[in-house]
Amino acid sequence: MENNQIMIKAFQKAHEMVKNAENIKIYSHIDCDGITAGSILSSTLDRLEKDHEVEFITLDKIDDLSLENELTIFSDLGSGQNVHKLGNSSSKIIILDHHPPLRPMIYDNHVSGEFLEINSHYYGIDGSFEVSGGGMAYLLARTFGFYDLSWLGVLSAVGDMQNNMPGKLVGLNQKILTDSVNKNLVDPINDLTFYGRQTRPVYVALSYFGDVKLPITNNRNESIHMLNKLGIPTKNGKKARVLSDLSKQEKSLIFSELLKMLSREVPRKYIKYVPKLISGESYEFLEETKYSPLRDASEFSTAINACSRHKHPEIALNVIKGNRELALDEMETLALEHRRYLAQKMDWIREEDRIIDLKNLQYFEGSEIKSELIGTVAGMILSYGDWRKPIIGFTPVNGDGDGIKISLRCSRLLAYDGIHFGNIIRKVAEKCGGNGGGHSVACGAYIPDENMDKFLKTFDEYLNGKI
Ligand SMILES: [Mn+2]
Repeated sequence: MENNQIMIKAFQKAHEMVKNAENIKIYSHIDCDGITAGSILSSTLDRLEKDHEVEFITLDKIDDLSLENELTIFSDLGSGQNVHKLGNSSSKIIILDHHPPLRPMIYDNHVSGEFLEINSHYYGIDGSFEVSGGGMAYLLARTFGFYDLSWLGVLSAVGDMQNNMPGKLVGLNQKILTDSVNKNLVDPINDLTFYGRQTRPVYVALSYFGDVKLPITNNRNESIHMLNKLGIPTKNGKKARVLSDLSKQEKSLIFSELLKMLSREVPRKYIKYVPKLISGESYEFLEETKYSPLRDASEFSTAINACSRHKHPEIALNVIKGNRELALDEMETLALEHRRYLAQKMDWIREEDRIIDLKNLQYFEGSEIKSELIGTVAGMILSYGDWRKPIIGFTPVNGDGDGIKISLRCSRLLAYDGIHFGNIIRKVAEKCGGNGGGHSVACGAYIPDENMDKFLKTFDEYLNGKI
């Protein structure tokens, strides 16, 4: 049987298990992908009129769970954890995951009760860029005919940065996108890939360009100057124009100008990757109001992240499931607090010149920054440092003695050139008595407090000759 057929059969079995269960618990990962996945499952169960509860958790909580419901669904997590040990003779378990699995596909030794694990990797689908946790949840919803939830599969894939490296959604993600396009819910647009397509004035969006330091980087005046030079109005009457207001022709003027600026700036070996830095596919949700942050997949996912990082995943759940009254207000309040928090921490780093340069990397000690946000801050501060090197930020996990959380961010050019920091950070963290992993441009690690100096030194040496 073909991979695809085997996967369809597995989802049919999950369909039956859901149909036959009366009370269901969902544990989903507390990040953008996991929250969206949990929301898809919850909407599905609402429509099937099944009693259910959703809880968003971090991976370290799984070992301590005790299963009390007839059916438990683990979503966007479970494949990398010892979930099979949680089962008892009366429990039924479904895992829907896209992270590398611990167990082989057919697994029935030492498992009591019913146990069904559906992991994309079993069917030759790479969960790092071909399908997200939300995509796996949608495939279950799809067996019930709920094609209108497909736009959430797009949202979760973008939230998981699956489109980053290819420049657009590919593989199974693309099939899910096709469902959403057929339902007239998503418009995929060949676009400039600047963040803030619906909400940021174009000149502001341009000034956040940080993969390479350009005159416009962190300089709104230069951005306005560039737009003036190209004859592109920055305002429409009194209102500042956003990227989605621009015509195709205006966008291609900006594209050519940036291509010129970047080609002057980057070393020769990177030149072939430059177009991918500034163009790619963006995804617009057609049911959402124009100029709302929910209209653009990437902005929507930031709003979800703001909820999860400040430990209010339930607000995001409600918004995703369609509550546009109170929940949306709460989400906007959180997003505002989120932006203020980040701006304040950025100032804290910059005022004291806290970025320290090593030979192959740069780092900052971020003890004033919550561990949930150290990566976000690292990503934003990169444009003030040296884009040719990765930046590492670190902070205590929860106060002293619990270890250190480390986050790394780098220019996408380094990743396009083949360097995978997710794999490197895992190796270095393991040498320092910790663990780590993640994407090529955004990854992290946890290590014991006393090994921070060793970590930096090992990392810096490891990169010799590599960047
Ligand atoms: Mn995920």
